[in-house]
Amino acid sequence: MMKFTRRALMALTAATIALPAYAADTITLRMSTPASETDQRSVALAEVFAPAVAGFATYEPHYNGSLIAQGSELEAIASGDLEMSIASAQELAQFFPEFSIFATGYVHQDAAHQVAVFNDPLMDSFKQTAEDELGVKLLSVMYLGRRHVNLRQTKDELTVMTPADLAGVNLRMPGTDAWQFLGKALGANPTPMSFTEVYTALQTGSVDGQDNPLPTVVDAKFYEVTNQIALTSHLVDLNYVAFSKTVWDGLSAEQQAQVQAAADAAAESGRNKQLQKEEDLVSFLKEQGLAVYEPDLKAFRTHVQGQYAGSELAASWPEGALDKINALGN
Ligand code: KDO
Repeated sequence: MMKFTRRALMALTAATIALPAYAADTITLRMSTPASETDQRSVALAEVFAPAVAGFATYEPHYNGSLIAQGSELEAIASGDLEMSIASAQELAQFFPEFSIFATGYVHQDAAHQVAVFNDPLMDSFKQTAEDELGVKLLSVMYLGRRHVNLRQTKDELTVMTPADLAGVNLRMPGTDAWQFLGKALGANPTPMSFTEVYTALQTGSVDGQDNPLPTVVDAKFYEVTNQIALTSHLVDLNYVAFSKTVWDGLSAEQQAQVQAAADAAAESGRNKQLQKEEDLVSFLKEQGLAVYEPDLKAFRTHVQGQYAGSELAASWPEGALDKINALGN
């Protein structure tokens, strides 16, 4: 995916910003995601968000990247071709590199930490930048889960205890700089690929593995075409409920409050279900014949953090932000 300069962004959003506000009863909220319909974030938006705004808006979800390809959703919102997405910090970092701090390995500690960070004043400037320069409001934080390394190799063929064990392993990571950096920081050879292509790539062996939380491994059936999961927990991953600022500005204050409450309720519901699934799925995956085991987490954490320290990505983080994030954790 291309990177955008801030000037190009202003031109992209100028057209949408100039549009008149929508009449409230005509609102259709198209949401595009690479995730499936059964992914817990999708379920939460359909079951919790949609009914809560049904009085004035029709929620229209598009799954499996069928409307907008993974990684192009924010641009689509900016240009008025989409109203909502489940956006990642990595995607936002394509526009605003400072968002890479939320995509950095071993920074967020757990789901509660993500919520504390999202609601802390330290997030204000990040949210404001996305709104002002991209026309995207970040309404709430959704929990995707702890990402782990999931490989085709059996544990007998390759046991992953430290980053050195991943040398030469072609690990599919989503196609943005922040993701690729994380793949390298893990010690692997990252291969960019969109989510919807991963199952086939694992099946045919064009990649050795992928990284995702356990609920995604099960929902996308990656367990059918892989043999092991090393529980690296290298990223406690999040998404934001991203919403068109143009549409938001056309809503009444009461409707805005309803949209905000609906997004928060959906995020909360999805988070609880995803956390439960993460707990339950280890035994399911073992029953499917996968080896699921914990590597040397200290070795991974030390190596990954060492790769970020002094990096170009870290140079884009606002001064003191990492300390503030850490202070909100345990
Ligand atoms: C993925 O492509 O591996 C990823 O997990 C990245 C996330 O940011 C998120 O977009 C997710 O895919 C999709 O929603 C599919 O679950």
